[in-house]
Amino acid sequence: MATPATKTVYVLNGPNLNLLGIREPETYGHATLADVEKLCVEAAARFGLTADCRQSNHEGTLIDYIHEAREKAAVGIIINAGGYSHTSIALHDALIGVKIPAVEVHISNVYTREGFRHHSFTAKAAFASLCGFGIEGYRLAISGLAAKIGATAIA
Ligand code: CA2
Repeated sequence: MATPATKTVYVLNGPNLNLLGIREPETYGHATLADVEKLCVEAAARFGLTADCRQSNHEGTLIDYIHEAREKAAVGIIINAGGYSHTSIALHDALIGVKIPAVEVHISNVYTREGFRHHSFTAKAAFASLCGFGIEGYRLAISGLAAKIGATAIA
């Protein structure tokens, strides 16, 4: 009998998140993007899911990844669009357009920071948002996504 294809979750990180752990540790902590991606791969595997992790500093590339998620029949998207969260109608439209359940993550608590971080276009296209948990937010987001799509933890 053929082995069923693994279900894939796209984990998308936006501009400047490649600098995690290198700059501003007081706001974003000491973990690197590689640490975040490892955490996501492990968190997804717990539910029998595969995390496909991408980072880009370019809005159009992030949109291409969202479209790719649809082409690859991804079961979910975890997105930290960084500063584009607060500005990008195009990312909002891409997320709405692909009709894939999405969770928005912010490492920092955006609501205790500058007012321009209090609005998010990507949040409006996501079924849930998390902020302020540091990089643990990604694990929580994957767990919440798994519950949403009915993926259960492997014993
Ligand atoms: O808290 C988050 O995850 C943010 O999405 C991070 C964005 C910020 O624009 C959002 O308002 C909140 C910024 C990412 C920049 O990441 C850096 C990491 C280390 C050093 C410099 C920037």
